[in-house]
Amino acid sequence: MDVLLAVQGEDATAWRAAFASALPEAKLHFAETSPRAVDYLVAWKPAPELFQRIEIRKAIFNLGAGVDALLNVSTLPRDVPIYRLEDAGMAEQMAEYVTATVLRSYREFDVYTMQQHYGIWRRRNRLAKHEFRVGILGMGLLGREVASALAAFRFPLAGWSRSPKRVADIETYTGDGELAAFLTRSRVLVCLLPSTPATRGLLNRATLSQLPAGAHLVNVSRGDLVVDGDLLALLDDGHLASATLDVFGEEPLPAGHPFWRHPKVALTPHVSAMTLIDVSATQVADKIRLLEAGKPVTGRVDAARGY
Ligand code: NDP
Ligand code: OXD
Repeated sequence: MDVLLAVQGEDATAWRAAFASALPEAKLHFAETSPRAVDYLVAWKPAPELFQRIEIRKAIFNLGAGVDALLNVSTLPRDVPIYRLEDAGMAEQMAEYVTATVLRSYREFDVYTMQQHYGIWRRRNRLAKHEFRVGILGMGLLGREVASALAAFRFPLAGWSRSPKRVADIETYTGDGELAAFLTRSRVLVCLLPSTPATRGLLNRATLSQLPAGAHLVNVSRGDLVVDGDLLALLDDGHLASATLDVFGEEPLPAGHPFWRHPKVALTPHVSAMTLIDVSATQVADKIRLLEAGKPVTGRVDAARGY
């Protein structure tokens, strides 16, 4: 079986070693030396010209949970099945990041850091926990793991998704018709939605204004879900208390972007959940073996839906 591995950057060597070890039965190729046709492509953000040069016979594996970049490649063959990474060690990392952020906001660590800076000894009244309601946009693999981590602290939780869900101890909201009710109750809004034609620009002035005054936004999925100017306006006029952002419309975030220095923005460089090379290579290798054996495989992307 011929497998083309297309990854660039500093981790390319580690990916090659991981696949050589996880899938020893495959003939592994790299973009520079690939034959004109391969059975499988395993890739992260492949160059568009790759699809003009090389035919993919059986399936494409995306080395990430989000497939927005891949689906936006104009030369992508539309008749080849695409599979994404499912969790692969990212859900636990996402749960750590979001839990730390929610606790930082709830326990007002930023305010106490400021007080320390000015030498102020002042105890602040804490909001009752039942008023600190957390809403999670996206109840997929990552959203559900985040919800179960936050449940341990007994924050009132709600989740929003496209299809109806039943999850113990979580209020669930479905589709555009229930978005307003979900936003109105959410003191913290955690975004774990994929970037699709239906979600891009979803977090704008109209939707973010429906959060209660003093709400916090945590965006850990994709930057293009947020309209930056609208978010900045709502932080500046005091409606939103803070934004914790791990993802941006343009990455790296350009020097001089107002998020860099905004006092109510905490940002990280797309690290909330990193792709773990060995775990991911093992997951993809296992799926390739299932496909070769004619067995069902999970994680297939619905290109029309966009995730
Ligand atoms: P899933 O596909 O498992 O979950 C997506 C969730 O979003 C589902 O609950 C889905 O609803 C919901 N959804 C999608 N479109 C809509 C819509 N239009 N309206 C309402 N709900 C919608 O994805 P994952 O949980 O694995 O990952 C989520 C995203 O996180 C990825 O797409 C990626 O962009 C991002 N990510 C970011 C990382 C980082 O480091 N910052 C790392 C990994 C992922 P339904 O359940 O009904 O299908
Ligand atoms: C992903 C990511 O989608 O790393 O996996 O953002």
